[in-house]
Amino acid sequence: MLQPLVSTIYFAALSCALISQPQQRQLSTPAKPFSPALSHRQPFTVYETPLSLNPIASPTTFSSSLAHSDPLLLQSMSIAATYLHQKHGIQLDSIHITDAYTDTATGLTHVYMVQTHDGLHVTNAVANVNIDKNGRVISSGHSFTPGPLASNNADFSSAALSTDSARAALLALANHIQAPLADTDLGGMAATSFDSSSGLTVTNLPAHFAIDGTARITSALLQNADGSVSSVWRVNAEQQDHWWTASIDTSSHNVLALYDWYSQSESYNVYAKDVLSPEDGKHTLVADPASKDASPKGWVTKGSTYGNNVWAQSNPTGGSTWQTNHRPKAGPGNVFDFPLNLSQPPESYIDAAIVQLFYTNNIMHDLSYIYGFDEAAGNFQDENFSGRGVGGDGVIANAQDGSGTNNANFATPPDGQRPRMRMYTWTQTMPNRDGDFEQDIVAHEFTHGISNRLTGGPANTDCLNDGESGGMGEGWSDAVSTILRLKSTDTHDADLVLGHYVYTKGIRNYPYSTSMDTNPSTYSYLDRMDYQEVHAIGEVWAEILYEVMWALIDKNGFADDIFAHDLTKGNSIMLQILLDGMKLQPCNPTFIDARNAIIQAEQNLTGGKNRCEIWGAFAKRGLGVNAPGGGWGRHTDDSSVPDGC
Ligand SMILES: *[C@@H]1O[C@H](CO)[C@@H](O)[C@H](O)[C@H]1NC(C)=O
Ligand SMILES: *[C@@H]1O[C@H](CO)[C@@H](O)[C@H](O)[C@H]1NC(C)=O
Ligand SMILES: CC(=O)N[C@H]1CO[C@H](CO)[C@@H](O)[C@@H]1O
Ligand SMILES: [Ca+2]
Ligand SMILES: [Ca+2]
Repeated sequence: MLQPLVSTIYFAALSCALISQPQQRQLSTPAKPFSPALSHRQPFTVYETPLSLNPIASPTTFSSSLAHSDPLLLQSMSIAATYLHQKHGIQLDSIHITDAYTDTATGLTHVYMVQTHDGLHVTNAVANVNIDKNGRVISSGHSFTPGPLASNNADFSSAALSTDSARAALLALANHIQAPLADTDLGGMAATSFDSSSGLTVTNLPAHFAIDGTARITSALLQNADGSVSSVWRVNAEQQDHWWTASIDTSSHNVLALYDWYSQSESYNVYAKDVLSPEDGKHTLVADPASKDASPKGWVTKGSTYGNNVWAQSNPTGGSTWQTNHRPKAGPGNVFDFPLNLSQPPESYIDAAIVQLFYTNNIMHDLSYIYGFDEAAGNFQDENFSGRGVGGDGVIANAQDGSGTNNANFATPPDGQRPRMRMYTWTQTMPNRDGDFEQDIVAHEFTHGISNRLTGGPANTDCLNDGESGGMGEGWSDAVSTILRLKSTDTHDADLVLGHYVYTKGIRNYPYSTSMDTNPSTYSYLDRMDYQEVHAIGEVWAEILYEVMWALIDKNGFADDIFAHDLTKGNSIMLQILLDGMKLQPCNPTFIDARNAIIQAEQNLTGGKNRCEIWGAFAKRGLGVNAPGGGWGRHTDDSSVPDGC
């Protein structure tokens, strides 16, 4: 028998001194960027045959922020304005060119424009025209408002643009982004007069509203969904994680549009969530993988591998410090892309490994959140957006941790204290392999956190301690990583081996299989002398759950995307009732307790639609309705199902 290779630290032995609690932040539902859905927006048009136009517009018939003398660029600007006028009926004097340049690589000239009226920009009425070397239009898109501009709310005159109105707009924005300002915060404002070209700069604002104490206000127009325009204040203020530009109606003071210059965009060069390991697919760039529900502010806080859910870093010494350990920095636009050559030793690709570990932990955060391991249920987040549960406990995840080899572990203290995941390198191959790149190992470890927090409530993580319940802790971890790795091409004939990449024969006694020949494990194995260790017990539990999962998929079909949370599909039902069962079951459950909790969870979820299939699966592996409980020597297989099944 294999020695247990993957062990878990159950006990919350982390010394509190190691854990720095971030300052508690104010509760908030974060404000989100939005803007009017413009009904007149023209789709991007590509001309298979480029358009030749005689430029009727000279640079004096449109305005420009640019001082160009290059005649070819001036001609391109004229062509772009002519195009908008002739093809889209835009008045020439409402066109203002904001940018124009010739790309050295492609030779194409790009002209960018905004619509103006009375000297004010309609900030969301914009156009771009692309022109080839021969001065022909090859493509274009625009959202200029058609016809003459109709005001929705006011004359565009300066009467509406008083300092008092700007002040009211600032207060309205502060409320909208839940960073309220008191009247006294704007003390100096009334004395300042509004200058229509440079606007107004308000200083000495409190830091919770603007980190540098400053907001800039300018006057502009905003196009509404129906094509009308409103006179607005454009207010710009930077916060810790946001840099807002808001358009606020100058008379009603409603926030009509909100943009955030802090890009929530994130990309990771990783083995994506549908790739189990380097043996199963390619390292690819994945854009914006964060679930909007589970991680409303994205995964990354400040351009490195830490954020609300996970802090991922190297830890070559294996020591207990982590705050100051090495974390790779993202390139511009939060792109995490680091070299990876698996023919070289793992240390050569530590940055790629940290990124992968950060990615997979966040995937697990989001997946488990969607299925109910949320803030109230005691999940791992620095900040609790819902205000429930205890925050300050994002996961500490160490890649290539120096404290061990050929293993991985996860320590789960109670809600509000940070759990710690340590991933090791594996030495059975040359060069060594890195557990960070095998999704089922990382998912297994993270699931220890889920099962420990959910069973017996988030404040008590001593509920999967004894033999049977500790074994099930291992089993759930294998079961959840199996659900995550399953593909639509798998059938109930699939035999799945855990740990195949790091350790080719796998780290369990048998593959998971619905064949009694391939995997003969049943409930009565719990009475075998060689099955007294948690991983062996867990293997039996995970095998039983494997049968339950296939019974559900065979009956209800398979959701290609487990993140879609489609509870009509078998694999999604399985994950849901596993987590619901953990919430229902008592501290230190037996196999019988956990089975009953799963049956009850399914009853509650679907009204018992799958009750008989689930009982059938349990009974196939000896955990039938008359299976006895009660500890050592009392694990006799029973294959009976309830009456009516
Ligand atoms: C990866 O490393 C191996 C072994 O050092 C080397 O032979 C190979 O050229 C490297 N591949 C790339 C793409 O650099
Ligand atoms: C039972 O299902 C309802 C919704 O159908 C849900 O609100 C409730 O939390 C569930 N209870 C348990 C114990 O799972
Ligand atoms: C960091 C954080 O947001 N913590 C909050 C999580 O929710 C609890 C319960 O409401 C609050 O007390 C914490 O402030
Ligand atoms: Ca928590
Ligand atoms: Ca618990």
